[in-house]
Amino acid sequence: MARAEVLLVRLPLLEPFVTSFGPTASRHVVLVRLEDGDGRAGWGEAAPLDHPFYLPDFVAGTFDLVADWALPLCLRADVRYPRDAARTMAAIRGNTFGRTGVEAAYWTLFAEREGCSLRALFGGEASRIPVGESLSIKPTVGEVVEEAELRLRQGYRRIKLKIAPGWDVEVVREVRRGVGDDVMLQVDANAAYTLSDADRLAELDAFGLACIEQPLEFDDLLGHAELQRRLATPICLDESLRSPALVRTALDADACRNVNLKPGRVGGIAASLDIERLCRERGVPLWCGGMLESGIGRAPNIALCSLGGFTDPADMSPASVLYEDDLIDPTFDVEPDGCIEVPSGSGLGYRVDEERVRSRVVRWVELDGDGTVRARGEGKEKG
Ligand code: OSB
Ligand code: MG
Repeated sequence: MARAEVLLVRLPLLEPFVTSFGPTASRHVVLVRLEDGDGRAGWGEAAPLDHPFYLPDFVAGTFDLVADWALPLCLRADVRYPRDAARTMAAIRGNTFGRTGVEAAYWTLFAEREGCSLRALFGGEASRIPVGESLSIKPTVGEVVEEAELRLRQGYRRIKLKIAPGWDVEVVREVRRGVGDDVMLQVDANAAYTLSDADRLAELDAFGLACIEQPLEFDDLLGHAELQRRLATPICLDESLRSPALVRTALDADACRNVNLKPGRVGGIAASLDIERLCRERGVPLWCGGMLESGIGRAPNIALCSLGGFTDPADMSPASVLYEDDLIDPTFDVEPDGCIEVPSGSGLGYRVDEERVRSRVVRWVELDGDGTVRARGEGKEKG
């Protein structure tokens, strides 16, 4: 590698994204840019949230993890192949989002050098992937019903409602009444309940939901298994599934019957490919979740969704729904049939708007090919 950069970049949200853990009003991501000796670039994005209320990972810590540990490990090992990046970083405990951002940069650079798409590299086939929307908690139930109806008119294939104690049965009842029985509907509690709420959660069985996502604490697999015995609706796990081993354990324990896969949460892209195979072999419904990524972060996720094991619509709202603008230009959109096109171009598959990226840089580190720090700084001067 000739050189590498780590950039902490601001992404201005159009409005706060509200879940049971509170509003996410400020959004930053960590970008990794690798450059080889021929001047070709590979981009990756680490997308934990700014705060530690979804999982322990958060943006400022992830910036340091990537700049001080994950990237230097790979550069010092002179990694050539993306899977070797994953193997090298396996020495790092947790910190899955940071490791994934680095791994993604290796995958996109490798694809760029080979002149092939991420889809081809991952062995995917679909040229278009179905998407749903994940709807924020809003001031009134009426506003949620309205937005669900808007997205369905725009073609989205599935609606996911954020729920929390006090914002659950009523909002689900009203949305189901508004959209009708044929729409694929599911809910996401982001770990807001306890086993003592089992009767309340069982009331949701009446609404034909595709799944109830992460009702209990992020580290409580056995609690979810106990709850699943008391619900007809399949439990889907998000926060709890932080490695391929945990996915296998959760399925063996019947702690979930549906899997939300976020590459950044499960430890990377190689880990995602392993989980896709496992779910396909076991016939478990699988879909790609989202972390409000920019287009740079969504790109590998879209390519992954082209694999046959991804059976259900992805959480993949386009930048036009979430942000003032995207870090790729042109960005992608959801087409009238509720699908996003999987790019067939080489590397990332999208053009990174470097000028926009650099105008949003809050903090940066530049590394030599051998992992030594060349320079670091704050603010927009990087560029
Ligand atoms: O729980 O799936 C979640 C966003 C941030 C953190 C957690 C979650 C979400 C979403 C967003 O639901 C979906 C998207 O990225 O479009
Ligand atoms: Mg979730």
